[in-house]
Amino acid sequence: MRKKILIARRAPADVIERLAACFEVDAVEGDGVLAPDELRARLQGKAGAYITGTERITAELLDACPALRAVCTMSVGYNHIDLAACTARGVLVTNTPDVLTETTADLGFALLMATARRMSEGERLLRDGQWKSWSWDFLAGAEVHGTTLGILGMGRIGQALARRARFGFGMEIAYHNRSRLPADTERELGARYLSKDDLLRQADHLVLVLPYSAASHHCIAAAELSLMKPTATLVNIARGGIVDENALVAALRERRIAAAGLDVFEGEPRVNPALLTLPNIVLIPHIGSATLPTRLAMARLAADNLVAALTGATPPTPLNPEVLPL
Ligand code: 8YV
Repeated sequence: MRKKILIARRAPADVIERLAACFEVDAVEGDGVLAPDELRARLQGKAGAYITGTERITAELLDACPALRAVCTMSVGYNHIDLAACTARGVLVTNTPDVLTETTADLGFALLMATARRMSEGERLLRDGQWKSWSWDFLAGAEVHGTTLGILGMGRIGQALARRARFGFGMEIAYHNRSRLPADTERELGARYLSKDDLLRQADHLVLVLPYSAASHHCIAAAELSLMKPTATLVNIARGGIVDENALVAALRERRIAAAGLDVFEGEPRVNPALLTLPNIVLIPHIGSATLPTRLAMARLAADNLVAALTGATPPTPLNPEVLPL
């Protein structure tokens, strides 16, 4: 009998075909998100789940879906999955690293540029018919080239950002991470390791690229923002919950930092209404990995993982390989 799987979000046609060639597929259609009770109901009897960053996999859900053996997310982040609970129950979890690194770093740099150079503010003004004349300080923003880029979280995406900044923009690179990079990588990137507080103090532009967890929840809050330069910009391409949005609103309103660019939000797709009232912020709807080639690569990698996991092969990018073989 063919194993049953759930494709929990609309997926590319070739991915559905590939999975349907191997499994009995229940595929969610349309762009809706399954509510937790719908997800639980649709997962009954399913051996595998193809999910995205929006479906939460909790211990309770796993207990309610005992047939589930593999959860394959089309995202590099996996804070929506209780990995320990999966491992304890022998459920394999896979994610999609590497294939989105460069694309997400591109977006991070674009957001940094847009934020520092006040591009959204300029476009709003132009569209509103408010571009009347020139003045010497009209929409004068912050310099990017030659300044210091602070990177909080120096994994694959952080390093890809560092390369763009150093080799493309002649920036100084400073970073803070759970663990220090090997000395030759630091040398190649020209990256200086700093304590988190020193990074906050020294960065002209600070980009957040660290994984979200209980430990990183609100790790940028009022105290951290107060260490930053009043001319600094803050860019978040990681997860919304890393930043205390109310503290950020206050800091931006009082110009304790110059500007912020956010691709991710704590309650997304709901956006804290106070953020919408600020001029000095660029807001984009979680599009870090959103190019067609990259999204296809992510979707195909998630499918490769699921096929391998449920057919006894070795999945390409497992997060808890210790549960193998299933
Ligand atoms: C995903 C992301 O598009 O990979 C991640 O962790 O944040 C994005 O690239 C999003 O999570 C949907 O799966």
